[in-house]
Amino acid sequence: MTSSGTENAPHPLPGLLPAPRAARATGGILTLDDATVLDAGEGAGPAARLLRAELTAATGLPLDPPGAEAPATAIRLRVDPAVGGPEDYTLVVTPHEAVVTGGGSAGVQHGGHTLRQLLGSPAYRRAPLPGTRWWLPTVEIEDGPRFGWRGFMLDVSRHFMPKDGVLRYLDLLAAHKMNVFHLHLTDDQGWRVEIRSKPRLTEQGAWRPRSRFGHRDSPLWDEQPHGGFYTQDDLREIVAYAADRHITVVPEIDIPGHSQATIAAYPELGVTDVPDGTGTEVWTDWGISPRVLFPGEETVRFFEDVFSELLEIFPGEFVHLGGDECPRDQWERSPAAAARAAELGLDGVADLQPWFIAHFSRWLAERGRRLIGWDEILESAPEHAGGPFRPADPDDPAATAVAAGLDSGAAVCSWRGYAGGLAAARAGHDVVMCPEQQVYLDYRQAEGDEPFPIAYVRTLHDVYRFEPMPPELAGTDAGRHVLGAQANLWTEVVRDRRRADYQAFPRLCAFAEVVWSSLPPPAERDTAEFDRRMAHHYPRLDALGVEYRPPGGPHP
Ligand code: TNX
Repeated sequence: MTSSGTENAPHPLPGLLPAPRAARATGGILTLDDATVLDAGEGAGPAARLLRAELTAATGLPLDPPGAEAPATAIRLRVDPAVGGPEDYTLVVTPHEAVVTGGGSAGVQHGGHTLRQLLGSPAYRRAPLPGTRWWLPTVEIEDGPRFGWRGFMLDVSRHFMPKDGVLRYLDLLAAHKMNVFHLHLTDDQGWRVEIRSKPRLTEQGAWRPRSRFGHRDSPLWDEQPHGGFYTQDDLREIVAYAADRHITVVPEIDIPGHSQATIAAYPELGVTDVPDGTGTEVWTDWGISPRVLFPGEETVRFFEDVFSELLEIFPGEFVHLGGDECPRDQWERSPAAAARAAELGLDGVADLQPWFIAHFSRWLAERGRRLIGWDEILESAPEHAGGPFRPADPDDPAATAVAAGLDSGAAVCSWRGYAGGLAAARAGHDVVMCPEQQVYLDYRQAEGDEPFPIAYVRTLHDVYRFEPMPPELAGTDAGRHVLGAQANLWTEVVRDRRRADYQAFPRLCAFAEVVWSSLPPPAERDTAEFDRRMAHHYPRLDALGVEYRPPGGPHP
């Protein structure tokens, strides 16, 4: 086969994605061959190791470290803080060498990914196509991220993704210069993390006997058991693999709602004094189970034990406690819940959720970590001045001071639009923007025959027009609390890796650019220019084996 040689024809600046801050093609070519060396300077070793592994697999070139003689051609990786922040980099390619200089090791990695894009789509394969020639256009690139939190959330509860699939996603995130992986580990439909002191969480909580998602004729409705979980060693491997790629893993244990899998395994943690017709199994439906944790001392101790094990596995600053969509009906009917609220000095059972979240925000803070939760956690201030935050009134200045029950270091994932994020930032909490209307990747991406056409249509271009910074906060002190954004892939309708790819890609490519590149305001974003770069990017995804939604629509 010789076609690959022409496939990899040089191009002055082939569709870099995400778009760099500044890039200039200087008209020449650097040819790589068996004699090309890969030279890693001080601090660039880890990034060099990965880049060498990826490039040697794809190209078949040895890319050896330099020997005694001056090489004819070289790829050189350097760390130099003078370049800027740790994620910034420059890439200068001349006919003799390609030099990536990162402000830190992360910047070297990002520059390495840009270099790989310049090599053409065959550089994304795992084995060399015979006859491929390897060259880089000569360029001068200067680049760095707009936001420090460029995240992707994967829900592994509704449908489990085996470890290999997760590691593959980490590679895909790194290739798109993303740096946070939020792992939604528990929900009503399954508990997915081994906790050694609570074995039933995975023995029972990781398995549901059947799926009754949607309607009877749906492929998501079956009588098959569904489940799986990660051992602690699996998660340590995931964390290490991510860290190698400068990605932080944020684990999420969703409490006190979305907890039927926990209650199926440990019924005593639920509300036990009111009848409920939902059975004792891990939740087999989609949507939210009405079952909720009873926030008594036993439950609090139980989760302190769970989080103690979790902190040993996940070294990152943030631990996600969920806190979303907490059903209160069981509490409202439960004399024990009313008694518990009274014992805690709360106004009523509605304040049990804020109390519970606030407790864990402080528990984490005492251990040097920070809680992050869905925007419902802003209600967590009953015992402090001002009363609980009411998201219906985010512009009321009085509302901004009332998140005080939360530790001040707690951060918020703003998913119900922008309002929660706005209020949180004004109250001094850090914010990650993930408004469902914009960046929920489970939502369908076109009208018509999408495989599982849920929620609103969010096209590739809609995601490209997503703006993480609310205009009200741009340029303000409060705006500095907007750490960035993340795209969330919930998996009620995503039963396997193929479907995950279909929902996530290509929209994640647009998202990656939105959080990395300094784009103009949404109305001025050039979707045609983005599409032209995507035309270069699809072949990279093809080479990587990503089963994205084709631009023309789903396969028959
Ligand atoms: C809302 S976003 C949820 C999830 C669902 C998702 C479906 C959030 C905090 N809660 O539990 O999976 O909608 O799109």
